[in-house]
Amino acid sequence: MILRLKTMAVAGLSFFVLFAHMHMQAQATTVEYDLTIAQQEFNITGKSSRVITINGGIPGPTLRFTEGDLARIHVHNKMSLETSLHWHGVLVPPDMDGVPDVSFPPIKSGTTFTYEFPIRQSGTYWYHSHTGLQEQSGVYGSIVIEPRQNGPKPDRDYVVLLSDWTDEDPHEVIRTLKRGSEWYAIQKGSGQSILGAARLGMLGDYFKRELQRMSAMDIADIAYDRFLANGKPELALSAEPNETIRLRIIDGSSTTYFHLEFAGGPMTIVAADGQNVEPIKENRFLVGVAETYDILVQVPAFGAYEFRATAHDGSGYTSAWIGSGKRHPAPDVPKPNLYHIMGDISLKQIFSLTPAGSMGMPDHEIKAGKFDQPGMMDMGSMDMGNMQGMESMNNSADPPKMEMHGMDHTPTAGAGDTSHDVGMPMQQHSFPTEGVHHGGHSMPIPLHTSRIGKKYSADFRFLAADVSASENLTVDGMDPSRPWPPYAKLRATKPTAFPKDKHAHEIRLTLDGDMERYVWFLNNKPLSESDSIHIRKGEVIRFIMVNRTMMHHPMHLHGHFFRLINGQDDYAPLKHTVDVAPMSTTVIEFDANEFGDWFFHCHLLYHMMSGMARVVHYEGFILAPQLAAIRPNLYKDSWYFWGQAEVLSNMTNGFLMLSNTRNILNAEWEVGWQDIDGTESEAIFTWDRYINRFFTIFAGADLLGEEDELDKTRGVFGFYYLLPLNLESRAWIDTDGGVRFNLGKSFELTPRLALFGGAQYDTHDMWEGRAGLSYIVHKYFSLVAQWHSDYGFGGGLRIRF
Ligand SMILES: [Cu+2]
Repeated sequence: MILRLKTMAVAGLSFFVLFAHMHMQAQATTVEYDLTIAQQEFNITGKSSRVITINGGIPGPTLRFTEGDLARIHVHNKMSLETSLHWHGVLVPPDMDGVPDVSFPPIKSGTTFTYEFPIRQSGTYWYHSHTGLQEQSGVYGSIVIEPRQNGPKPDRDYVVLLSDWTDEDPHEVIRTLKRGSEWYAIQKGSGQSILGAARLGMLGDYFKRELQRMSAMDIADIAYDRFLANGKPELALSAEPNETIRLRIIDGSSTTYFHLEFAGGPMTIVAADGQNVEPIKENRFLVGVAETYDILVQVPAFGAYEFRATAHDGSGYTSAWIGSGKRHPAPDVPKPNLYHIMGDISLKQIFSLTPAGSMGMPDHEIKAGKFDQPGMMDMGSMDMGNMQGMESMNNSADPPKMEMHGMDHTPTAGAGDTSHDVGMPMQQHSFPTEGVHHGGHSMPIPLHTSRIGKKYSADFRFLAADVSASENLTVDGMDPSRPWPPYAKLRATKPTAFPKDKHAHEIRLTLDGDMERYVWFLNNKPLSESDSIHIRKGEVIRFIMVNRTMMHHPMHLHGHFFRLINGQDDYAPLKHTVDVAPMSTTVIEFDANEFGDWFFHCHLLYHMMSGMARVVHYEGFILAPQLAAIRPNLYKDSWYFWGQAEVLSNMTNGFLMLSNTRNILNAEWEVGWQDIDGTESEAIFTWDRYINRFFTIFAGADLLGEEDELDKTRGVFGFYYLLPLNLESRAWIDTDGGVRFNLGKSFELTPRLALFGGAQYDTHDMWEGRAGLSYIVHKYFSLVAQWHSDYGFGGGLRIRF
């Protein structure tokens, strides 16, 4: 009896083991997280500001999974606003992707949404809010997915989530960008001026740029208060000498690219965007917004070695000190020389009617498939060893087989050097820094100040905020000390090529923008004016992206990995986000095998919010009715309001503007009282329609007054046109048969001090003119002294609001 019971027990146990085994294979482990999103006061810079946290912190917690798990994530919205979370780079069903109005309805105030999806991959990823500007306010965190079969493990494994921080309300940030303010450039020391250019001997470049009607170039748009690693300006990670440390680097910034470097020797890149690549060694490389890299480093000896992420625009950095003891800082990255303009200019560029004709490739050449390098970047004399991502790609040839010119994998001394071993002494780890002035890092700036972006705003010295104020300057992307992403070297560990016989559907996308009005386009249209990009399941889709702007755009495709065509043929790396460098062409291709609607956009938050986005739609995919009902919300075009008033001793003038992407409601006034009998006033109300960066048309009314009386009202119709040298012109005809022509120009003598002048010819009143000097004191006001042909000399304040 006892024996039988025992046998039964054993049988029962083995049955249970068998069952459990089958059960585990059929049913994945469910890994659950609760994430609570809330608004609160939070202190990052030393003063408290209103932020958005996940589970009380910035960043949110690291979500850890193993490939094959089932993720179940409950997102509780404790805010009065809508929210969302998107799992960046994670392959999920379309309704779990977390883009409001594209994949699901936003998570309403006070509600919980549960995401559930199988984990189909491994690697380093991240998550963030896809609602409005919430990402800038702190709604982001990291994701680490272990592979099902573990390979050799490093001794230590750390997430380093990089981000950018401003205490300013992000809505005020975007309004500041929309109004075309110079203030952020002044705050971070990237202002450009005639005297600054002269100091560097680059007046030729300065006026060449003006002649081409380009605005002063900048690498980044916003002046940040801090750059953060895991939410802190400075991070300490423990490590012992000669241990192998895996750093999972995530660029979770809203707009900041970073140069990465390690004081203890080269970094070995082993994965990009979560996908393993053949290991490569880099001393310094650029990570784009929303990209991730896994790197291996070793601390060579006892001491704390700095892993430093320097903002691409040079305005600050964040550090992770690895190890403990004596500090070994990483070398400073030379500042970018923004005066350098690329390529030669032609008369055609100067007198072209559309921006496309003056920047990058003209439309007809792109249509003819004749894009890329010639005439765009003058690199004939440049050392190409480090020009990854800028290789000539002759795409007019048989498309899948791209011809690569100018590619040279020879390591050069410096950032591209692959010949050193991890653990080399740090003296060898210095960069050639042939700057415009002098090389080396001879300017010892205290660490705590050089980390902070806004250090120039309180500096009123003559050229304080000018690019030329930096002692150590090199041209971005053209010098090994300021490399671009290491794309040309990224090689997948397994072939990624598609079957050669598979039809490839090519889609051309131009990346365009207007820095002054801060509107950003794909194929010359913002999201609000766009149709979806239609693709078919089973096709290979090839995006040919032509960047016609002077900025980098990190383009992100949701729901897919794409091959980055980088010269590695069948071993092209798989990525979810790719940097499209200024004035260059980048080609990606992907297998259309994730049926659904997916967002595709620039991951610079304010570019995405200003129109640089599309929906990629699989033909035949039908939206859930509740989602179809709210989809139009995606295409809403926001309005922004700003104005300026000059209050002077002899007169007052100013304007109010209410603007969306293409429409501007404009009110202008000018009232003068000096040197005349009584008071003269004029008010102009127009509705402007923006056609392109050069050309805007308008219709409205011109109201003229004498004393308190309204003297005359005329209808006006005309246009604004930007002339070479960035001369602003306006011409109108009025309903009394009159014609008016205006010209205006501002010369930036220093970043703060401008000489401005304007002339007006009107067939009713003949000539009028004014000239003066303005000095920017603060974001919201300048000092002005000016002469007006009717009202004489005067002085006072210019107030921006
Ligand atoms: Cu962009």
